[in-house]
Amino acid sequence: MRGLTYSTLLMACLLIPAVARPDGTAKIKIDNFTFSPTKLSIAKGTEVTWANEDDIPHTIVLTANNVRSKAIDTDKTFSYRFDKAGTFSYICGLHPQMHGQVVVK
Ligand SMILES: [Cu+2]
Repeated sequence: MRGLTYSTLLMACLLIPAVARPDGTAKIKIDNFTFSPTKLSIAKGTEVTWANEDDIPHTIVLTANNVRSKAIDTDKTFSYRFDKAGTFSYICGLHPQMHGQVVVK
C-alpha cells in the first residue's frame, strides 16, 4: 500500500507539466509610418509590444489572430503574446499601407 502511494505521488509529480511561462518579450517600434523591425522572429510564448513613437495614432490589426487594437497614441504601447507557431502578418488599421510580420518558431 505504501509503495503504491509513493509511486502514485511520483507519477503525479511527473505528469504535472511545468507552468507555462512566456519565453520573453520583444519590441516593435512604430515611427514615421513604419514598423521596425518590419519582420520580427520570436520564440513561441513571446509577448510582443508595439511602441508608438510616431506623432500620430496607429493601430495593430492581426487578422489571422482576430486581434484589433484600439488607437495607440504617441508614446503608448500595445502588447500581444504569440502562443502558436507560424507567420503572422499585420497592418495598421488606420494606414493599411503599413505592413509588418511576426514569425513565431
Ligand atoms: Cu497607422
